[in-house]
Amino acid sequence: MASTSQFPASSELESRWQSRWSDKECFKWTNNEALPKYYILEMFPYASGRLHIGHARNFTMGDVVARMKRAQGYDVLYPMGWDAFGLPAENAAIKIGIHPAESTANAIEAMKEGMVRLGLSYDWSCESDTSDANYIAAQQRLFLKFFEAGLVYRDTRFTNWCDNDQTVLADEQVVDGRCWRCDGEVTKRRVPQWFFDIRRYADQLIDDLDQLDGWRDRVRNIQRSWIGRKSGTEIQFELVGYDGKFITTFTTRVDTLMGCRFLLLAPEHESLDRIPLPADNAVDVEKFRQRILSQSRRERLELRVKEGVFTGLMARHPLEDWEIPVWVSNYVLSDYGSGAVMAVPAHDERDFEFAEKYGLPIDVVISPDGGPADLGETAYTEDGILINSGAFDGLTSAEARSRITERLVELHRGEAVTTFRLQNWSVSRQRYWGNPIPIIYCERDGVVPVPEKDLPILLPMDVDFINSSRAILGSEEFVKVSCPICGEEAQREVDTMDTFVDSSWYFLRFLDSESVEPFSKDVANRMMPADLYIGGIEHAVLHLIYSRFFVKALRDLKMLDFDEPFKRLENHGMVNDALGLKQSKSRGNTTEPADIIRIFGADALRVYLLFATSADAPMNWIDDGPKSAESYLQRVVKLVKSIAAEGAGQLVAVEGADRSCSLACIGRFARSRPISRASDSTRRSPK
Ligand code: ANZ
Repeated sequence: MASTSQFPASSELESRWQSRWSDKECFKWTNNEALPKYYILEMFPYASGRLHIGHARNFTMGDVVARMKRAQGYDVLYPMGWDAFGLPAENAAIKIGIHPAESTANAIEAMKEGMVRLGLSYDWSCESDTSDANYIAAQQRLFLKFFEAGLVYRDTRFTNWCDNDQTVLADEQVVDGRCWRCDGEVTKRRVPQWFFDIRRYADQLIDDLDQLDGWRDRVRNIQRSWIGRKSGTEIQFELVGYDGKFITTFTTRVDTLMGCRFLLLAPEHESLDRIPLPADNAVDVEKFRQRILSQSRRERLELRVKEGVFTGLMARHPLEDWEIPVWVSNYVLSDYGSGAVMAVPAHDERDFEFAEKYGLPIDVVISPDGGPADLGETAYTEDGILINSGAFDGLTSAEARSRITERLVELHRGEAVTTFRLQNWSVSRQRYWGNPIPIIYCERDGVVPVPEKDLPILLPMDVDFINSSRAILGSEEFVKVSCPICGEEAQREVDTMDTFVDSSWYFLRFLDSESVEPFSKDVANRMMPADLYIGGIEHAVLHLIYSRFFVKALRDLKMLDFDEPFKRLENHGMVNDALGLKQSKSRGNTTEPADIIRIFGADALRVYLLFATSADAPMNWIDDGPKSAESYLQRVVKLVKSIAAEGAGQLVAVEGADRSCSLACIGRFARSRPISRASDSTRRSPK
């Protein structure tokens, strides 16, 4: 492979030290149990081929801590690896014909060179790459362990679909109704998919946040509200004339039940497919559903107009002999609660607006003081005292919530429940460049896991990207297989795993990157949780929830004995341009670390990145920054030389201290001496 080197031999001093570190394996993790351990980790990068200035800032922070911890006598593990599967490499393959495996290998080589040149003290013997056959095999083993434990299942569901990338997206990957990667419109489609049952861990994922005191409150709060735990009541409304068929609704305001005047279903609601609607209504309902389902998620989120149609169905109120109409509406979400709402127009603003629009009744059942109440232009949404509620009149909302729930339980028409906003994690991706899902479909035996001895299922490599990547996995050669149970002809699963699966456990793979087993339990128990994890705040919900889920699931599979992956989490700020604008290639305002290193050297770049502002604050790149850092370093060197001139033996001490970086040694050395000739700037030496 042709070298993609970005660096001519520049600073002689830096490359001399860098080779020496590498030759002497100065940064090797010893896994020496006699020493206290310290595992420091930065979010591993996507193998894009470009080490950008944001990486340089993030990784320099980690490097400095790693060096300090080594110097303090810890057994430091500071590994690096590559998030190597994913769409950009595949899309490039389709566009320019270079196989993703090749472009990824080139990308890794270029980025690694940039990291070495930046002086990062990784232990490269732990290096791991998610597209590597060993990694693929280990992950497929994990998938099958999850499958055996019932933590992975297949279902056909309406789901987020990115038309641009032609793939399914998890909820966490839809940002403001658009694809997190390509910014394309996201719509809903019904697709068979594999899901991780992350909701099984929803309670723990919230409760254990309290023990994560090394995480900022901001990230913990983002996770809490993403998981979105809500207590309320599920109520069963029987459908009139459909003998024993029910609509289940979820409410946080069961105290308003006597004011429920209609039900609302999400357009995706399964009963609309299951239950034959009266002929007069069926056509309108179907037209409405089609129109709403073809809207992008963004359009639905931004919806200004609440609209709906009557389904022709009537439901019986659970406590009274009333029949209430069932509508379908665009403002009911399919993936919250049960996808159906008991509408109480007098006490919920959305229901109020809807009832006004369609002339549906609005009856007050809560008043501030228990006296008669009239609504003005809007709903009364506060708690209060129940009125017009029969036996429940005079109760406070809080009392009524428990009394009415008790009554519903007695009648077998409801129960107290906890619901979550968090949805199960859809991990099937309809793309080539990912880890194949190790499953076989047999007409006779159904869904059959690939036997351990046949792992890994690798991607076919000798392929042509001209048309679409999807066709490759759909090819007969890949799909046709004999069933491991009956030997008859069967079909392989052709979806690959979401790359977020790859990144949910890579920190364990670093501990044992060569082994057949995904990782060693003993080593994981000793080294984990990682003591410090550094990465961007944009991962607050995606990667950081998935990784926490993985660790909890692996604990329950008895593969490790701890609950959380990351003890302390630091979110580094962005590096913007001088005006505070985000750096991007399209704006032409990027800073290339390689250029800065070439001109000023890695130490100057590192010092500037660290000293510019606090680690979590955004930093505005100033072109003169590295220059000032360079002259500061020159003053440090001058100081050391002058001190050394007073006693030549001391200089030898500096040069010999090659277990740490030259700058850090010089800094420590300088501070350990009485600074007789120190200038002001040396007093501001690194902390
Ligand atoms: C009846 C009711 C009466 C409600 C009332 C509120 C006030 P939060 O607290 O924001 O989570 N809801 C339930 N499922 C829904 C869905 N799939 N799509 C849209 N809305 C849904 O909201 C809980 C309330 O959101 C629930 O309580 C339900 O409306 C609505 F005076 O039920 B409520």
